[in-house]
Amino acid sequence: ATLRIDVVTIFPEYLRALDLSLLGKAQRDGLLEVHVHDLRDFTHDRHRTVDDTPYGGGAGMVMRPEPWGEALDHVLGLAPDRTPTLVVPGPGGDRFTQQRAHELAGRDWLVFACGRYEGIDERVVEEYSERVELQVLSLGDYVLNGGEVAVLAMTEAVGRLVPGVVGNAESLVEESHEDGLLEYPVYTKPASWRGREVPPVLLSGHHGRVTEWRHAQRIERTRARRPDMLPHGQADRGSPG
Ligand code: 6GU
Repeated sequence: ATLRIDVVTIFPEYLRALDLSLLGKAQRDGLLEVHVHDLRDFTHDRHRTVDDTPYGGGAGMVMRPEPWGEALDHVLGLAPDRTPTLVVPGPGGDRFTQQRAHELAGRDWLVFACGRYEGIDERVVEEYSERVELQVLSLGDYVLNGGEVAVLAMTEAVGRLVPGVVGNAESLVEESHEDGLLEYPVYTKPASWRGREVPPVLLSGHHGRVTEWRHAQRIERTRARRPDMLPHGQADRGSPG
């Protein structure tokens, strides 16, 4: 149940963050395998060109299909015993959610193709969607300069769901977005800080009351911050009827 991740990018150094902390340990423990490839290694001109002007005109530059074709043909041949899922991060994709993270954590091989500039020539997506499972995925409704930061986010969200990566498996289920409610607020020592007290119920020793209080906090917090996550009609408790 190990997960292999390959990333094709013109900024390999961005992905060094995957060697740190929890995912770095997961790699050293053999639970996760990360391979980063420089798209420019699949060019053949002196300037290692990966982009060109858009047909039809318009702002910015588009990534040329030939380096992507060579890079993806190479990478997709690296693990014949695995089944690739090709992920193309982009603001126009399906939303990357916790559900999608679970789905991807169940695969054995993720290949990320990081676009920059105004995007990758559309024929690359056409070509590879006919050859492997391909998902275009977006983090949310805002614009990043390229897919690298999105790959860091997606890889962390997926990698921590691989069995063994997070030590205490309980901490995986008691989380925001796992069961449709945001998490309850947490406190530690000291019991009084700058005149602010820890809610007394947490010091009461009544486990049942603590559980009840935390559940109420989760509902109230979700109602206040993320009413869109609640079943329709429960979002505005204040209205008449
Ligand atoms: Cl996945 N890529 C880019 N370039 N921008 C984004 C994004 C992805 N998700 C939100 N904005």
